[in-house]
Amino acid sequence: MGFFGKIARGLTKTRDALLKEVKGAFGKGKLTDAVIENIEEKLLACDIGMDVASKIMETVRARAKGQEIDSRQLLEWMADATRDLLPETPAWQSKGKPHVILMIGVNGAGKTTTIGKLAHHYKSQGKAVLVAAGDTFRAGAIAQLERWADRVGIETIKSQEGADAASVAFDAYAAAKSRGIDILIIDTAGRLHNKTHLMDELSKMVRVLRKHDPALPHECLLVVDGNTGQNAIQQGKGFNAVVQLDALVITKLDGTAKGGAVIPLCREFGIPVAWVGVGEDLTDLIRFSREEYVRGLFLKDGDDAGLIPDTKALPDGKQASDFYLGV
Ligand SMILES: Nc1nc2c(ncn2[C@@H]2O[C@H](COP(=O)(O)OP(=O)(O)OP(=O)(O)O)[C@@H](O)[C@H]2O)c(=O)[nH]1
Ligand SMILES: [Mg+2]
Repeated sequence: MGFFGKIARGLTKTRDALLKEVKGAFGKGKLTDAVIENIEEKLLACDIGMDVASKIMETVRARAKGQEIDSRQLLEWMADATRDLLPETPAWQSKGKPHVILMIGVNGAGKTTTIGKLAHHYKSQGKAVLVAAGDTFRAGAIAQLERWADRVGIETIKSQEGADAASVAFDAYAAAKSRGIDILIIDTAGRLHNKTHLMDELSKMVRVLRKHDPALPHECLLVVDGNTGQNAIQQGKGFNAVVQLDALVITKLDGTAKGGAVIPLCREFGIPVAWVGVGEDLTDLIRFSREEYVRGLFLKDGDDAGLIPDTKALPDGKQASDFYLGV
């Protein structure tokens, strides 16, 4: 594979929208106040938010110190400035046996699909994985999870539709523990953050799990549809009020031009992105990398990705972008 990884490919729509705007606004010259302001506005095309846009341009302005630059330099500096605004995603670590992951989010965000992909990822690493059908609310939800589990070749712990989701979670933990499972992933029903009874159900799930172990769940992942952009901040606030969020999963990055919203989202909740979904297949889930994300946002892939050198193989003094910045 060339330099561009899957995250960068998933960002194609976002990057196309952004580069069109930025390059239309600036070719070469000094970054005057008017130019800075103009670019700041163009940055909003990818739903990065005003606060982040001005922070990026403040840093770029300070770095330019009034000198003449071209758009290639500008984009490189923007990528650098953006990197510093994002929390680093730590390497994944198991926190128990079983390590328990709780997936939450609004309806249709991509929770169940992501569980299938995650289960596949961990199973391919040789781990014993179990999933729990904690969405007892939506018709067909249990069968949907079971289909994913079948594809991956793992078991599903389930009850009937309408059953108490908290007891499913409780029983699933006991089953996982007794079977020596490494990773238990619990599905939950999609819920709007302002539906009190459903949010109560979620806090009950956590409370009941903690009867087994106060450290549970080890990972609470808020799944956000990338198309939601910054509106997901409101959703996140509702969920954050009832459960402690550990990280974000941004799905459908492949279909949206709002990929810049990742930054304000992380900053609002002070949590990293753990994973991004870039398609509907089992393998379309990528561990988030801050570095790859900022490159994918601002720097364009070469026409022939196969010819692009790996960053580690770059000659001294050369930056990856020297080879294929699309400017
Ligand atoms: N293109 C693309 N589609 C995705 C991705 N993740 C999920 N989807 C699609 O989004 C739709 C909803 O996914 P689900 O996994 O059912 O979402 P959910 O959050 O479990 O939905 P509810 O259980 O109804 O709340 C499905 O059609 C998925 O195929 C992704 O990363 N990229
Ligand atoms: Mg679901």
